[in-house]
Amino acid sequence: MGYRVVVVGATGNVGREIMAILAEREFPIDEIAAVASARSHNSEVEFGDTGKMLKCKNIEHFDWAGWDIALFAAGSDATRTYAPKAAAAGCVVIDNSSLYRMDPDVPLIVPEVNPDAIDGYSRRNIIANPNCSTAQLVVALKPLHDAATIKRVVVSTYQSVSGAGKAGMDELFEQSRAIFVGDSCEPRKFTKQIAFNVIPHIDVFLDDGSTKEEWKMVVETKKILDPKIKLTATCVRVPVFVGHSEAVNIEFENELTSEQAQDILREAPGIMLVDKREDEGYVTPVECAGDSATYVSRVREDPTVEHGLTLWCVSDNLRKGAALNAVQIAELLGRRHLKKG
Ligand code: 11C
Repeated sequence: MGYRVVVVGATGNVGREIMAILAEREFPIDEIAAVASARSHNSEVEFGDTGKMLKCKNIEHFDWAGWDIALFAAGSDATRTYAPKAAAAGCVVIDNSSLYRMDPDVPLIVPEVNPDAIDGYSRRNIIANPNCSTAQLVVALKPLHDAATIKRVVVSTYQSVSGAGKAGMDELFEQSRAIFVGDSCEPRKFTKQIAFNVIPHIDVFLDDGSTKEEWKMVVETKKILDPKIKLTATCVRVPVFVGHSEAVNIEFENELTSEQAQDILREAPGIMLVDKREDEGYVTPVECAGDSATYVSRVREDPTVEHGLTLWCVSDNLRKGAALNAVQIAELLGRRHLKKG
């Protein structure tokens, strides 16, 4: 016996990836509904590569009663309107937007890091999925924090355009082509030219000069991993289609050598350590796209602080950063709370 599952925002980058991962991981499903905005009503999406085509239902008229789990990959506006309706009808919402992440009554879950926090899901019947740049970071930090207690993290991100949705991917493609053929290329989705450039600006600016993307990394890491960890982030958009990269500097309470850290990371859930000090002995976004792992490379000691390490971390932002983590949350929910059969 399986679940009745709804995928909301089924035509978007993350919605499609959720479909693919549900099928790939053989999530136990009795019935699946693809739900989208009125604009995409009646368009068809494939359930993974099963060949099964689903006609999108209009979210405005969708009846949530009797559905077990809704994986939301819609914008904050649609989520604000429809997630509470789904939750009130008894359907557990797993939400990819930033809307509920910092709500104290909503667990913010990365299953490899804080699975026990899911026990509080029934307060609102909503579980939040973190920002993509936070998800891969906490997967890498968790085993090291357990071993030597992290005091402070300095992270610089190199975030792919797919984090900004299909429009971001289209803009990189069109600008690259325009530059090659000598056409003009005005920014639309991004604030500056993204092709052959990097932009140190993701999401809106806050009063302290940081961006909201940088703020999310700080507060989400504290909520998921440990409120005592100090973190400062600089988030940068780069002309890569899929895969976020992060250069991470970590200061620990206790000693941890690079060899010890490598041994720990080699065994840690969700991580693939690829760390040889030679050409190709590290992972880049091109190799991680389409994969489930968070890849860690270039682990080395930082002699400028008492107990410091620096590492490189790469993951597919549409998978571990969004769709895969959401499906893992659904699996955890099933194991712990919504048992079937
Ligand atoms: C980006 N990280 O790369 C963003 C996308 O809060 O879920 C996801 C934003 C979020 O632009």
